[in-house]
Amino acid sequence: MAYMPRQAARRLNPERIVPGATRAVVVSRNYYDETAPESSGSETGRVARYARGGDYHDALSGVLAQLAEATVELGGPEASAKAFIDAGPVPERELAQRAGLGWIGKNTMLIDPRAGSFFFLGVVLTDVELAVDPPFETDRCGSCRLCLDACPTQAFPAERVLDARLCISYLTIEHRGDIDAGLAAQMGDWIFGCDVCQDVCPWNQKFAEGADDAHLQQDSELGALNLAALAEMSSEEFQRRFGWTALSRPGAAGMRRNAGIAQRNAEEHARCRT
Ligand code: B12
Ligand code: SF4
Ligand code: SF4
Repeated sequence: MAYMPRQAARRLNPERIVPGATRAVVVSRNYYDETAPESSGSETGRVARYARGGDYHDALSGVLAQLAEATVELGGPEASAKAFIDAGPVPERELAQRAGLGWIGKNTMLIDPRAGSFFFLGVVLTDVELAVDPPFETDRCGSCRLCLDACPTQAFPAERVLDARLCISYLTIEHRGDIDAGLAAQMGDWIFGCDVCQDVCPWNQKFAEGADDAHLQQDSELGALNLAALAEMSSEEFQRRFGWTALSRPGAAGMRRNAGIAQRNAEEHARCRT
């Protein structure tokens, strides 16, 4: 993620992303998939909920572009508006909190008090002087610290601080090459992303509801993928089977690596039980 420091100046000032922008319209889109099977046996690996379907960038960019067009219509012929989803320089969670959608939890997720945190954020930056909603000021985490304690790789050095180098999501999706053996041993059966710090959150346990969103084309098979098949899959077969999903980011080589780690963790787990 070398792009992060390069984009720091723009992240602090969205006007440097879209010249003249004074407003951010922030929207959330639920992806919670309550029916998806979870990997439980030693033969399958787990994919995080957000990725158990078509690539969300492709699925949601169309609706966000429509929102940008509608914003321009409100502003008149000189107005401009640009849509972003998961775009590096846009501080999406920070803007969502300022737009009143929820608070940033100790797990660094934006949490909506009516829905939990299993949703994507999208942003339209514009120079149209829209009315401004009040920010969400309260911290509803209270004394809870379930997410901090549950993280398999202890990736939170403090509340609301994530050391991305230790996060399974970073390791399985963004990291190229070998993964440190000590960290790999703590990754369990996660082969793409990780949901632990969200699954344990009481706000998700109480309020997360199934998305049933046709745009996201959820595929329940992606909840539990066969490790042996994945570890040996050719690049051509991988492209045919997963080319339309977010799994194409680490690609065939990255997913073969991840499957191999999960297989070794399952073998080690079985040895410890006997
Ligand atoms: C890089 C990135 C990652 C990295 C690093 C994550 C991180 N915590 O920084 C990795 C690969 C690890 C990752 C993992 C995941 N990610 Co991610 N990721 C991003 C991305 C592209 C940039 C985040 C970023 O800028 N990080 C840098 C830090 C400094 O910023 P931040 O964490 O966003 O927010 C901090 C600031 O708001 C700061 N802050 C507080 N007060 C103030 C005041 C000011 C003035 C400022 C400037 C900042 C500030 O505190 C916050 C917490 O540290 C965003 C999309 C985007 N453009 O925002 C998605 C995004 C954050 N990811 C998302 C998701 C879904 C995930 C995963 C759940 C995926 C998964 N299941 O595996 C995990 C969750 C891990 C976790 N607990 O955060 C969603 C989150 C939705 C939500 N409800 O919050 C986003 C918004 C993408 C999207 N459009 O939906 N991600
Ligand atoms: S996504 Fe997983 S590894 Fe990353 S911080 Fe959350 S619990 Fe830890
Ligand atoms: S698990 Fe607890 S501390 Fe963590 S984000 Fe949820 S409410 Fe906050």
